[in-house]
Amino acid sequence: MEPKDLGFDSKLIHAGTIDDKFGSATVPIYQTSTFKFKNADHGAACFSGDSDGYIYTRINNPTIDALERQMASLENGYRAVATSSGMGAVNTIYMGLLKQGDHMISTAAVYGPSRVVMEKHYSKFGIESTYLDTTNAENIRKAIRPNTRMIFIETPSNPTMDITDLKEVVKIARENNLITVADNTFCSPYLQRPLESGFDIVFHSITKFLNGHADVVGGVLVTREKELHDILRPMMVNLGCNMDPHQAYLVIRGLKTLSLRLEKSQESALKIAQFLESHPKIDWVRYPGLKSHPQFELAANQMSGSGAMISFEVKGGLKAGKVLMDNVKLCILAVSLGGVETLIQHPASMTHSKMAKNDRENAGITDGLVRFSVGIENVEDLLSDLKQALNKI
Ligand code: LCS
Repeated sequence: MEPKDLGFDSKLIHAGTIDDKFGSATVPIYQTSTFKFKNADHGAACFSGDSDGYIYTRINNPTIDALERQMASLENGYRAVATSSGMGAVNTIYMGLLKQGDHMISTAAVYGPSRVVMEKHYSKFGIESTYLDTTNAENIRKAIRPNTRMIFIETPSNPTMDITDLKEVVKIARENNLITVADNTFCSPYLQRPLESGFDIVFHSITKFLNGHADVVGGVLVTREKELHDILRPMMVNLGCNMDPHQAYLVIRGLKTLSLRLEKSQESALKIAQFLESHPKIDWVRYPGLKSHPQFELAANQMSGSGAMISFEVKGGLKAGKVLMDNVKLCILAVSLGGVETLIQHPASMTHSKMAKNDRENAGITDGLVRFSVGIENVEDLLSDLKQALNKI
């Protein structure tokens, strides 16, 4: 059976295998920096593209290839490019597709560094950007300028959990001949596949749900068409933000249980979100699976589950939030997300601290917002942990 004919869970197990001469059932780690050519003509043919032989691990490597084939298959795209980190994917996209004088429109509450690198560094090269609330498509329409080239969205957004309508963005982009990019880190292709809605590029911090075990930093981007792949692949190679074979092996291993992990985490996340929403010490909760979420219906339509990320604020703001974070015993106080262990963190002083305070506030990242990434522990234990920590406030 071809990978494209397989169901999602089968693709997780079989879409990235390698037929090696020993019949290895799992993908072997080709831990080598370089590959032996059969002769000089073969070496030249590998470089010219007349042979698909391997050359050098920054350019290509069988273990990394296996992961890329699997990711392209899971996102239903043309091909994937694995990167050293999620930010490696972000920079490959910015550097590969924007030039001096171009303008980009993006979600205000994107992952902090995706915005900071654009506003602080790409601006030096004459690239303009507008960050706005992309949950309202009219805002995007109004921000389009003659030099706009790209719409770069994150949905759900980190950490505000805002949901942007993928199909609406594609419609606007097609009317205006713009490239569309979606950060799909919070969902993974298990819950949402933006390329199927017509997006041109989807990317991930692989560090999160895809790897799932908090032991790898990595990224990946997948394009819908060959044309963009042919620009982005050499850009990644020239930037030197390639993945490493051992890193790729760990991600392939982690991916096998993506559906199982996410099912368990999101089942617990709903219970935790409901518990928090009804707790007298909690001010507000933002979780796409709660009816109180402003885009509850949109989330239910475009995502096949509500995911494992929750944002909330304790009554008493940051001061009270700190007491909670300092008193959890099972949940780990740490940045990152999407692993099997439950993590809690404070975006305004941690992941989004490099954003200007004003930009943070406009993006809805309040000083009291606490972000929670639900793992696969027993939900009763997580609830007891939260209860005892909330009692300390
Ligand atoms: N996109 C999103 C939505 C992210 O959450 C992150 C990392 C990135 C891109 C960048 O990926 P990286 O280079 O770290 O692999 N998010 C983090 C977070 O929320 N806490 O620590 C890292």
